[in-house]
Amino acid sequence: MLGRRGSCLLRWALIGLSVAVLAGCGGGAGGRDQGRAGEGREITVASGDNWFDPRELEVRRGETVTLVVSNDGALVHNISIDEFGVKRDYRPGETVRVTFTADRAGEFEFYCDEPGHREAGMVGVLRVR
Ligand SMILES: [Cu+2]
Repeated sequence: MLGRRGSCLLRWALIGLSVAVLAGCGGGAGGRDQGRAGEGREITVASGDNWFDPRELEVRRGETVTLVVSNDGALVHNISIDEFGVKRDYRPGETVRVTFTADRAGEFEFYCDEPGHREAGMVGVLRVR
């Protein structure tokens, strides 16, 4: 009786230990720092109904860029840059991070793809020098 309980406790202890090890690997500070470094330069963009601020962004060709986009409006918005595969919806009060590599030079539009928002002013230009 006591022996059975003892081995049961040992088994739970082992399961707890392996969970702790797995959690340690997945959420380790080293892994997070690496992820952050891979996001390159951060550019903060505010938005609302229906605007982006700033409306002009400039980066260097080859640069990895993370746009940190907040929504100060009451509507769902979106940030899209067709040429770099960026397309992300975000809710009121939400801040999203979108990362891409600006691998070609030129001027590209960033815009909100919610119906009518681009036409209403949710559009800007990304310059890649
Ligand atoms: Cu919008």
